[in-house]
Amino acid sequence: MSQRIATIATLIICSLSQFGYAESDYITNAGEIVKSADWKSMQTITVNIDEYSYTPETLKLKVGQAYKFELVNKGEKKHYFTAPEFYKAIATRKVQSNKDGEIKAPYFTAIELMVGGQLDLYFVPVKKGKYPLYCTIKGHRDEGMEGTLIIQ
Ligand SMILES: [Cu+2]
Repeated sequence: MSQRIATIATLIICSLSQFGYAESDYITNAGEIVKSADWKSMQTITVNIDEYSYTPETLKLKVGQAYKFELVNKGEKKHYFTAPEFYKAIATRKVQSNKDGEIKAPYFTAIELMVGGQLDLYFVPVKKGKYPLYCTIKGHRDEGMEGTLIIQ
């Protein structure tokens, strides 16, 4: 009897740990999507970041289109471009700093921008949906530092 309980407990623990494993939430074939996208027809969108806003506040994007977001901190404080659900819905090519270099990663969760900083995010939208964008620095979101990223 106790062995049976132990087996059931093991099964529960195994399935819980599978739920906790979030890797599969991300676009797993991002590399292929990025490679096959038409980067010659890439659209560039500048997002100005300030106290306490993103301009434009709402961005509409198309599945399969290649984009570059120029994330520019025009403010006097550092800010975040945090959008965990959005980053899971896109195939990321890279994040580039024109002065310093570029980072190639399968996905990001948040991008921090120093005062006067600019980072360029190259990506292809994959999953349709409406995703929240916000700044995670204490108090900034309460001041209205939010936006919406729409993939259609
Ligand atoms: Cu902020």
